[in-house]
Amino acid sequence: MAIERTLSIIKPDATKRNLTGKINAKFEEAGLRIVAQKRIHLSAAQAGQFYAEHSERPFYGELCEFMSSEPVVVQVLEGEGAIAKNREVMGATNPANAAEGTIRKEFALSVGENSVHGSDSPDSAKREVGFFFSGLELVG
Ligand code: DAT
Ligand code: MG
Repeated sequence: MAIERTLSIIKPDATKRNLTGKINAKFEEAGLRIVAQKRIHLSAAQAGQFYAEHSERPFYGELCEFMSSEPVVVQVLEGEGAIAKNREVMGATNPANAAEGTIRKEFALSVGENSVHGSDSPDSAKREVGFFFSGLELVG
């Protein structure tokens, strides 16, 4: 499997509870390298643009409000099969369905406040990394 890069977000429920270090440890233990990282506070409009694919879903308004409620940590994770590996480390969207040891099992509060985002395909990883990071911020 090839070395990939994927976009990760540590969401407001987790930054608020000071869980950034514990979540980053999970990535590193799984062999994912944090190659770029910054803390930002999204506007609701920026969150809406990022999550545009969900604009027709009933939870879209709530999602944009939540993602802009507190700062987030956006990061690029790199490693062998990083896109799928990160999805594994994150666990299922609904923490009630997440496997033992996953980030969402250990830290998520609900299906909405579920601590982390991760790109779900090579195309979304490319778009999402480009949404938050410029070429200058990504070390070769
Ligand atoms: P994931 O974040 O696992 O890729 P997704 O892309 O289907 O999940 O949804 C994006 C986010 O939207 C998800 O992390 C939390 C929120 N969300 C999804 N389904 C929801 C629901 N049924 N109720 C409330 N929020 C939901
Ligand atoms: Mg998704």
